[in-house]
Amino acid sequence: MQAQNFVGGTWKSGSGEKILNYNPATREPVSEANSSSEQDVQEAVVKAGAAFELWRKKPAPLRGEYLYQIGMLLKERKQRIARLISLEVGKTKVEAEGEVQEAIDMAFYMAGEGRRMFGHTIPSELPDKWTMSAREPVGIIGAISAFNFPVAVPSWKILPSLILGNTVVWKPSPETPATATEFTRCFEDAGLPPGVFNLILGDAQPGQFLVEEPRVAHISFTGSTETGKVVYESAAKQLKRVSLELGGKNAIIVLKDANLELAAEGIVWAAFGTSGQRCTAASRVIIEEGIYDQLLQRILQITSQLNIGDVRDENVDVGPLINENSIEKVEAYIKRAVEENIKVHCGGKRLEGLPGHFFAPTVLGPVDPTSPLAKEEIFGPVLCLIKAQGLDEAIKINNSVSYGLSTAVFTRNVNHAFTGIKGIDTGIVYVNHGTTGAEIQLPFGGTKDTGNGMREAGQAALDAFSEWKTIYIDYSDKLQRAQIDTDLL
Ligand code: UN1
Repeated sequence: MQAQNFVGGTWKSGSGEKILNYNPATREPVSEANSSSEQDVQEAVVKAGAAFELWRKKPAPLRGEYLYQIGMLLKERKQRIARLISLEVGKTKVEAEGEVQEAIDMAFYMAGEGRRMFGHTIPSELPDKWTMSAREPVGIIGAISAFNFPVAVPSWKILPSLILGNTVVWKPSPETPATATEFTRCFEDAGLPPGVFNLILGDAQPGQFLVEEPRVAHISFTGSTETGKVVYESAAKQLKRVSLELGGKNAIIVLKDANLELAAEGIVWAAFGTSGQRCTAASRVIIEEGIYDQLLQRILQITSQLNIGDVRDENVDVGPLINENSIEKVEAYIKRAVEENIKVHCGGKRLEGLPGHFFAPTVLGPVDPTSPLAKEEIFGPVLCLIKAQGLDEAIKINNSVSYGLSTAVFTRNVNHAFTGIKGIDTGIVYVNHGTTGAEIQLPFGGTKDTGNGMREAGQAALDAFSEWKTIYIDYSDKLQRAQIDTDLL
């Protein structure tokens, strides 16, 4: 499939070099696109800028009507879009469909915001004076997303932006141009006015043009911490607004009083679902003394039942990694584990005999919490088991990494659950469920090197993509000075 840019309501190839994209399970070509040049990006920005003047004036409930339509089209085309995700990313059918569902949910949730989008009316300290606040759009939003959630994560950026009256230029991952095309068609077919939503394809370069383009008011970026820092720095030079969703090193704490069977199932799903390529994936299990061997055995049993392979086979549970670089990164960590004399309980190697980039689900342990394996993001199917004396030490270990996205605690003791919730320093905390599976009506994001304090999804998304306007209306017909004339009555 030859994918194109969608700019100002028209499909048109980028004028940069050709990017070929392969199915990671078979290495067969699946899609191709031309990367976008600086002029291509500028053209998209100009169209988005012109569209902004009209779109921002459309009443929010009417903008919501478009979002309902986008949601309906995503629903109708769910299977078709999911198939493309499976081909380009290597996700299983259920996970790919789940991801499209997340975008459908976001479309309907944000469509509803068209008739809410609450501001505040607050009493003034002066008589005959009315004070309130209302949300205003920011302008052109530059959305840059990663390969691992080519539909759900862009929907968190694009749909809240649109309902608030912003216009969008989206640069998806170069790995997923066909999925991006099919997703964009839903916006086109919903009848959005030209220029309100624009797609530019390509590698990191057009992303950088977008970040540096002065007319783009806000950059919403999902990707590595390393690239996020470059984006932040470069946007800061223009005082540009930025929201960053970056790396993670998510942990599951399992206490002695937990339902161990449930914990083992939750761990395997959170660690090896999407082949460990979620920013929410569990890559550490911190286990309270006394249950290590029992939990390890159960994790190994469940892991041994996973089917790994081409996701066109619906019995497959774990698909490939996205490309050879990812395999090499994981292999380097396994080598490191062997050098550190950490036991490789299962996996630890790529799957031979298959044409794609497959890596066997791997369980390592015990891993010292100070080892790079326990600290750095691996972004593959590798799980490190760590021992802890009790809850307090488990929380300390959890908080000792530079990331802070998602942590889970398995316990049946309510005191332990709340102590965990309070002491854990991540943006998301689960009790008795693994670290993945965030729902769109709640804020999503993390602390420390996982981001820059912004959140996506839920009501927090409205904060990310709007400016507050504060309004004071004095109807006293005289000069009333705030902080000074307050007790004249
Ligand atoms: C991501 O990996 O970038 O919570 C997002 C989850 C998904 C979203 C993951 N709903 O696992």
